[in-house]
Amino acid sequence: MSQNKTLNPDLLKLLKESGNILVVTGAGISTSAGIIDFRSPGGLYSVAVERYNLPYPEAIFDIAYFHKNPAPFFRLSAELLLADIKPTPCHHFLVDLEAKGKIGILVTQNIDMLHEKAGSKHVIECHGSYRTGRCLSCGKRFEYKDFSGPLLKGEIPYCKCGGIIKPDVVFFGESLPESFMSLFYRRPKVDLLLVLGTSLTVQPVSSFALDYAPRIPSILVNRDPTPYDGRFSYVHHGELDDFAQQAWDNVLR
Ligand code: CNA
Repeated sequence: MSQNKTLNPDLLKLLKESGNILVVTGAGISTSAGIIDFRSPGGLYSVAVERYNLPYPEAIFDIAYFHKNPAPFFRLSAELLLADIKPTPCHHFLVDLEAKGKIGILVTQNIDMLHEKAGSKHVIECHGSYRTGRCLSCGKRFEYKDFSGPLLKGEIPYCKCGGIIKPDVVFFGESLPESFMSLFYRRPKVDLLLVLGTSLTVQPVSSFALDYAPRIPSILVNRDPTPYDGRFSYVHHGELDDFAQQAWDNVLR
C-alpha cells in the first residue's frame, strides 16, 4: 500500500469545474474490496498459473482455453463473486459524482458489478459481467439468479440441454458489447477524462481512453505508473479510496 498523498489542487479544481466527465475504471477500484487485480505484485497474473493449474496466466480468460477447460474460470468466478464483497469508497464517490450530474459516461473494465451494487445508474461494462449468461450448446439466455447457485460454489453451471452456461464476461478472443463498441466508434464529446485504477494495457478500452487524453483535459489516478502517464494532464500515483476521500471533501462538498 502506497502512502496517502495530497492531491494536486489544480487537479481538484479541474474536477470541480468539469461536468460531462468520461470515467474509465479498472480492477484497481475494487482491490480494497478484496478482489485482486491482474498486474499488481501478487495480482492474478502472478498467481494464476499455480493456483488454477493453467498453462499461462491469460488462459483463465481465453475463450479457446475455456472451451477445453472451463473449470479454472468458474473457480475464479466464485472467488470474485463472494457475497460479502462490498463496493469501495471510490465506487461510492462515483455514485455521488453521478448524482451531481457530473458524469457523462462511466465505462468499467470490471466484471464484478460493484459499480451497480454501489448505486451507479448508468454503467457501460465493456468486458461484460455475470448479470446474464448463455448456454454454449443451445444458446438459451439466463439471468444471474438462474446460474448463481453453482457459480458461487465454484462449480460449472449447466443448462437443461447439458451445455455449459457461460456468463457474459468478455474473454480474450470475444467481441465486446455493442454498448461499448458504439461509444468506441462514435467517440462522443466529453469535457474531462478521468481514468481510475487501470494499467491501460487491455485493448480496445485503452486506446479508447487514450484517444481522448491528448485532446481534452485528463486525470489518471493509479497506484503504479502506466506506460501512458505522459499523455495525461494530471497523474496521481496513490490509493483510489484516498483519492475519493479528498475528492469528496474538495469537489462535492
Ligand atoms: P490491471 O492490469 O491489473 O491494473 C490494475 C491497476 O490498478 C494497476 O496498475 C494497479 O497499480 C492499480 N491499483 C490496484 N489497486 C489500486 C488501488 N487500491 N488504488 C489505486 N490503484 C490501484 O487491471 P486493468 O483493469 O487495467 O485490466 C483490465 C482487465 C482486468 C479487465 O479485463 C478486467 O476484467 C480485469 N479484472 C477485473 C477485476 C474486477 O472485476 N474487479 C479483477 C481482476 C481483473
